[in-house]
Amino acid sequence: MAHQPHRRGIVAAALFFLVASIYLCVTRLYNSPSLSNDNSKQQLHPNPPKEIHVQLTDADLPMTYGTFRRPNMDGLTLMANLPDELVPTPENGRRLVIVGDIHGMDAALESLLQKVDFDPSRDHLIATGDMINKGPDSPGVVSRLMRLNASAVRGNHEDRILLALAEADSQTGVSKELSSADAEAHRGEAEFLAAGRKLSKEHVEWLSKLPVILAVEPLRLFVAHAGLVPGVRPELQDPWAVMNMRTLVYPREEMRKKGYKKKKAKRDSDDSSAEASAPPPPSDQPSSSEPEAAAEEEEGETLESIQQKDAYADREVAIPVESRDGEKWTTAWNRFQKRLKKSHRYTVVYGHDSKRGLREDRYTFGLDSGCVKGGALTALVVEAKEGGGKAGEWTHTVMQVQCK
Ligand SMILES: [Mn+2]
Repeated sequence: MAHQPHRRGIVAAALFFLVASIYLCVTRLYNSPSLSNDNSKQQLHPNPPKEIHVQLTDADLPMTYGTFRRPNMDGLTLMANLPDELVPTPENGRRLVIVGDIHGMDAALESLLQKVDFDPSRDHLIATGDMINKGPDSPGVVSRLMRLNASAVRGNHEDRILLALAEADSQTGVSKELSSADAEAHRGEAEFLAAGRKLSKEHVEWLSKLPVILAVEPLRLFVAHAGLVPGVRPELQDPWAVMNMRTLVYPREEMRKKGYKKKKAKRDSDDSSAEASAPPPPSDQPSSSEPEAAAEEEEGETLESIQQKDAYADREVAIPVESRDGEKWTTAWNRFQKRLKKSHRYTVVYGHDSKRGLREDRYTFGLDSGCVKGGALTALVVEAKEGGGKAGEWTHTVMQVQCK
């Protein structure tokens, strides 16, 4: 009997606990959004989740190009600036003589220099890369360029030869003995190594110091062997691409096109009578119209404003390739420059593409006219604009000699 009040207390506490638990459970459930249809509750969720029919594909994933630099493994110089005293101004009357792919054609180089009346005290020679290999006298060409204190950029042929020589040099002891001509041929380096071994130590040293991109800042001009990707700062360009590229492919645009094709094929096979909704346009091409008249107004954009605006555009990410798939990089470069303020635009002088030969566009000059294949050797002669011209304005003349 003495235990009776004590037991009653325990039962009462347990009952209270049970009731309280059930009450809390029920009120929580009632207040949860999935059970609540009360309009007043909607204020907690001003944007209630709706079913949104947006098909995100792989093409919508973040992509980028040119944010990272290739590690500098082989002492390669990405960029150099032409010294100011060599830059043509109306006052100094100097000229830049920029010559396309020479490929060991020393006799043609000599006659081209005669034709442009090259005067080392007034003119500065710049070679656009691929000065060596293929032709009869690579050492002669390099000697002449060194004698004239010329500038040049590294082309894919210089790069291959320098890499082949470095690779052969790095082998010592037994591996050097084992590195027979067969092994070299097997690696596809025989031709490059043979060409490299015809060069003197001084030639190789001179070639190895050449930059991949030569900037003539006061003229807003870049010299690069193969090309540059528009919208990517020169210091972020991939050196391999600068020496080898021909075209740009747009991975986002490609993926989207493939996605539409797949979806369309599926839709067609699923239900041919279903009304087909037109797919959105596959890409957003930047307009190529140029406000030519408004020269003084500095209309146009900057690299940054274009990057912001085009962050999700299908052509924002362009990958340079050696093949001829996709779009010519020069087309993309010229279109991009025309969107920029005039004072932000750059011209690129390049070589490498003898198939397309001499090409003159507003902001690109292609100078490889196939000399070593019996074509011509081309020089772009650059001078400052005479009288009244704004600082940095220049004019050009193209001169050629026939190669035998
Ligand atoms: Mn080349």
